[in-house]
Amino acid sequence: MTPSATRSRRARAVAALVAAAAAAILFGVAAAGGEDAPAAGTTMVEITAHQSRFTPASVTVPAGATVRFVIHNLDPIDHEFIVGGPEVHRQHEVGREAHHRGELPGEISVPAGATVSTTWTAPSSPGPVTYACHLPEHFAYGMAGVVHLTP
Ligand SMILES: [Cu+2]
Repeated sequence: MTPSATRSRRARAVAALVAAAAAAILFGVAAAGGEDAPAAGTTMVEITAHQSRFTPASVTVPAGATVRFVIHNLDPIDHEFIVGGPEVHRQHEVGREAHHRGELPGEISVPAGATVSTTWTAPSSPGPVTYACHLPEHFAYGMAGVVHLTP
């Protein structure tokens, strides 16, 4: 291969990378726009994960509300945010689901240093609802909080 052919191939590879990066930025901006503009009627809740604890440790939302949780992980380790009733937490505490990419409402992995969000519908009837991190030992350590429902 001639030197100029090598250069040309490299230039195309670089161009492809630049295009991919631009697409990622565009997608990121679109996603960020979604964060800033929740649908009308959505209750926003911000949660911070720090030193393997959630702050606040309890939140109050209207029963039946659509709730968008925005979770900031200030720790240098990964966490996850799982919200639901006792059965949801039982499953996750014994389960081996290492990653939650947003397939299910109210279940999301929170990588170290990242901010993620998940939208979930609060139950319309009273009952215990909590959020927790079920990575090994985190729940036992106390990485959990309570969702209070108002009528
Ligand atoms: Cu955790």
